[in-house]
Amino acid sequence: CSRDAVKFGRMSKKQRDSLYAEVQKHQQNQEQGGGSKDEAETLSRVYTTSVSSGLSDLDDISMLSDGFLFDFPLTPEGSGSYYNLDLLTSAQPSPDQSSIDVSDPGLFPHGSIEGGHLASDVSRIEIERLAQNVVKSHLETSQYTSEELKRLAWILYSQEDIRNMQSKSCEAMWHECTVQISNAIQYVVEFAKRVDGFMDLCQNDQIILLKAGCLEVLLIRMIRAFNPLNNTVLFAGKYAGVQMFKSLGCDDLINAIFELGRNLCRLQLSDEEIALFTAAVLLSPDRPWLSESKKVQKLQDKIYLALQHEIQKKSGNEDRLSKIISKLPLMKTICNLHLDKLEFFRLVHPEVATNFPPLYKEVFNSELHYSDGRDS
Ligand code: HC3
Repeated sequence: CSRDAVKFGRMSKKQRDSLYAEVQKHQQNQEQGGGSKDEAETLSRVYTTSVSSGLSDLDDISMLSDGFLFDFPLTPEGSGSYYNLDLLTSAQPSPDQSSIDVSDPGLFPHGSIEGGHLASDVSRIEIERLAQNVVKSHLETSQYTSEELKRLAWILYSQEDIRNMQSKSCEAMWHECTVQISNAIQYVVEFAKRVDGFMDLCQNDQIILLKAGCLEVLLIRMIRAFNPLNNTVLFAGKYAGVQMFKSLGCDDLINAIFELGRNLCRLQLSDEEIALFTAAVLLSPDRPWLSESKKVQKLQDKIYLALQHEIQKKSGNEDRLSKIISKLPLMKTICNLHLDKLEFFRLVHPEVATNFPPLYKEVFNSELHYSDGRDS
């Protein structure tokens, strides 16, 4: 399938043309001096919190749960400055540092990172520093610490809770889910902002990557909050099984999400692997409309290298990276199913959908459907 394979199944020609025009306008703006006021007022509005390091930032995130993701630039300084220089900590390798052998076939079991995209001077130290940065960013923005999750693991909803939840209207349950997802998205945004290289991308690309990768990242993050032993997931403070989500009227979607949860849990990913895998998914160069996909590709290549390095360090299991990557098509299918459900819900209950949390709307109000590799 082509790397840019995208379906615009639900877009009229008029909508598509206007989107093309919009993107072209943004690209022109960028070429003429790295971003204009106009740019800052449209796609480039990104919800922000303090990005100085430290767990205290997370208090800000939870307090701002009703904010817009795309209402402010990604940088705390405002639209005048698009990049947070504090975050630009990627290592500058010295010439004598040993290089990772990018031609080693064991390093690239998956086709998407083959093909010599990597600069030949990627040094081991650079990859190790990137891995450290990504893992730290993940741990700092995980929403729940491992200790919290351990404590909560067996706190289940009672039969009465489940009955109450099942008797909720479809609209109320959708609303509740979008609030929960919205909260979780804020942590993903903060994660992205802390990953070295992300803030160096132009602001349009940052937003495109966040919008396109958010649910996939959440689905991977879900494994930390998923208990495969009783098939439950953390939802609003307690663990819930599929029956909890009955009133949504999306059994196929919920079953697919839980199946993915079980599936991913079988891999027993470490926090390091989760961190690097989510960063790689976020930095996917094949997202439509990216203006600097080469730059994104280079970043993703380095992150996959770091992931492969991590795997070799810990388990040495040769096909582990391919096994991890092989979950992507199912995740894309789930993302598309989610968009289908949302589109249908919006048609039937437009007034409820208008009142979804702004952050949820910003991320998911899009007509783009991504190829899962089977339909192109
Ligand atoms: C249960 C949940 C999916 C998992 C979400 C997780 C556990 C993901 C990891 C984050 O760090 C924390 C988190 C927060 C919210 C959790 C979601 C809330 C609702 C969603 C269900 C599967 C229902 C989805 C329904 C839909 C897609 C129609 O809105």
